[in-house]
Amino acid sequence: MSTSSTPVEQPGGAPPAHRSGHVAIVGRPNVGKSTLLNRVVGQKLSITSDRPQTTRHRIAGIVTRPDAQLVFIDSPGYQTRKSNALNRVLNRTAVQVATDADVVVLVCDARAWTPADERFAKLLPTDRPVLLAVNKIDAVPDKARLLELVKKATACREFDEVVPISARTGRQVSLLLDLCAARLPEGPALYDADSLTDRSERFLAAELIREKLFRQLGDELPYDSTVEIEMFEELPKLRRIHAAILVEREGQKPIVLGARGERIKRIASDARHDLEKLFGCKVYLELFVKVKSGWAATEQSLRAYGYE
Ligand SMILES: Nc1nc2c(ncn2[C@@H]2O[C@H](COP(=O)(O)OP(=O)(O)OP(=O)(O)O)[C@@H](O)[C@H]2O)c(=O)[nH]1
Ligand SMILES: [Mg+2]
Repeated sequence: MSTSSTPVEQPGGAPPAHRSGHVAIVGRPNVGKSTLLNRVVGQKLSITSDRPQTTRHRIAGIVTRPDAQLVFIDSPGYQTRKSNALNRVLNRTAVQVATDADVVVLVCDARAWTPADERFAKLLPTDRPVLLAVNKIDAVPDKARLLELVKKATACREFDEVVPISARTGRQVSLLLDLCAARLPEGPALYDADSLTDRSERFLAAELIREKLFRQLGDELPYDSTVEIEMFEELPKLRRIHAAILVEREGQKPIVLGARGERIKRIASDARHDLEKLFGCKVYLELFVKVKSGWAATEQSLRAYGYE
């Protein structure tokens, strides 16, 4: 996908101003926020799956163009169903990401504008540009339905722009990018031109393993499983990684291991494949399962695992 655009000359022949800043990608779970982040950057940085609340940590995806540097921030989905420590922390991060940004992109699913979208839309700042990205238009061939949804959404709050997109196919994503760039403040780039993210390889490794865990286990997955990197060794053309999948109870171990350990082997080989692509080098990955009760029980215990 091309992320470059032709700079527009300003009146009087002055060169166009360079713009930079943060663009929050927010919305309820599963609407395609992380798919959008990966699409704008052109790299798989943020993990995605069919399960709601796949994303648990904020992560930046940096787009550097001649006229602007856009620092997109992917965020956890804002959910209104269950209230436990993890969900409270995730919801707080979702709101905070919007509050910290120069421009906010609220993503919704073109197939439905729900009370949860409505509730979250009303929590977003009113003192800066908020754009509505109506995602998954590839799944809605009926344009009348799309118009109906836009009507409902815009009745709930004002949006600077409404852009129907498909993060999966890339349709209209470059238009969204241009609209965001135009709304950023003038200023120099915030990161080196070749930076793609603010996160470490260690973080990206834990996340990619968690993605494979989510994808392999689907609904069988104990909700509060996570991945902990126990060793991350960076050699010139190799990464050596030991990682543990944490489950709450002994009885959940066999679910992750699978018959004769086949499931965990598959998780490890899928993760290794993606990590080699992302890091551009060979990866040795050793994966095991550990029981660690209560890691997600309280907001305090979550802090030890990098939750804000
Ligand atoms: N048809 C279609 N599916 C999409 C599109 N964008 C994302 N998806 C799918 O929607 C599902 C959720 O995507 P994610 O990017 O993980 O959604 P998210 O909003 O980041 O979800 P959370 O992190 O759980 O809040 C995945 O199965 C994606 O493949 C799209 O443009 N069209
Ligand atoms: Mg996500």
